[in-house]
Amino acid sequence: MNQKNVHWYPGHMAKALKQIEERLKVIDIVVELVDSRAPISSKNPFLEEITKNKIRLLLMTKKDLSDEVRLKSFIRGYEQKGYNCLTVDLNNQSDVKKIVDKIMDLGKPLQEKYLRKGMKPQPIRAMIIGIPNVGKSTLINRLVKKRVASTANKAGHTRAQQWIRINPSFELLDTPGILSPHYDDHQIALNLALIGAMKEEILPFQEIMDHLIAKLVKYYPEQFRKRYSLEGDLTSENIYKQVAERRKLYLPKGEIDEYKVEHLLLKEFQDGVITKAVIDDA
Ligand SMILES: Nc1nc2c(ncn2[C@@H]2O[C@H](COP(=O)(O)OP(=O)(O)OP(=O)(O)O)[C@@H](O)[C@H]2O)c(=O)[nH]1
Ligand SMILES: [Mg+2]
Repeated sequence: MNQKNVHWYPGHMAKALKQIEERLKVIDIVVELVDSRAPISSKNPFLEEITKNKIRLLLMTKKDLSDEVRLKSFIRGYEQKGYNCLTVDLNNQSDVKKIVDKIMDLGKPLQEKYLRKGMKPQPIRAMIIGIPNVGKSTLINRLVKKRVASTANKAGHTRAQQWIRINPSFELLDTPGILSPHYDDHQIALNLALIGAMKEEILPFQEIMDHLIAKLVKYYPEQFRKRYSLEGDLTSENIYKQVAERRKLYLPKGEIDEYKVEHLLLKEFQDGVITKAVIDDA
């Protein structure tokens, strides 16, 4: 593995985990976000252990970019592990409403327990967690826009924490927990680069491109062909040559402008233009 990716990893991870563990003490429901295009690679395995005693909702975001057929088996896998799963497009208001409904639903048994014990009903407290770029801020913003009461400020365990009251029985911690992904696994790092969850500069660009082409050829050859009217074998050479031809991506002297071809392919993939995709291997 490229030494650039790993030098900061253990220390930062330990610190972030500790911070999240501390905040979890006052949380009922952990809302963990993963990118539905890479439902395994975009989930931090270190969270498994520290969240296991909480109610867990796994939100698979960016469903508008994701291949719902391949995604099904991943959802089944997580459900078998005891996760509650919901696939969402965070830019879709009705999906955001579904998230609120689901959280209320999951919190119901807890509130009934409070009532049975003769305690005053407590709002369900949730925290959003996930690796970079999975939609944490987007979700918080969408939820806040819908909130009925203003922000509450209450003392947490170690320091003041900001709680956003989404409705009378649901409060959200306003700062999400961010855990860096597990860059120590090279395949996972490459998958994260493809979905834009990791700075591309961390990995050799050529490797990212080889990985993209391999994934497209493996899972979405027909969509790939269709997008660029590709003919013949799907070798890198043949692909570059034809994409350059279709889009007129040449250098002044007439050679293929590989830089432009590569950036076009990556961008169109990330934007879901080539195909809706799930790139993790089942
Ligand atoms: N197409 C699509 N884009 C989404 C969705 N959710 C979030 N995004 C986009 O994904 C990008 C990252 O979203 P953020 O909300 O900033 O992600 P984050 O998890 O807060 O990222 P960090 O702050 O880096 O940890 C933004 O461009 C969002 O608009 C979704 O469901 N579908
Ligand atoms: Mg954010």
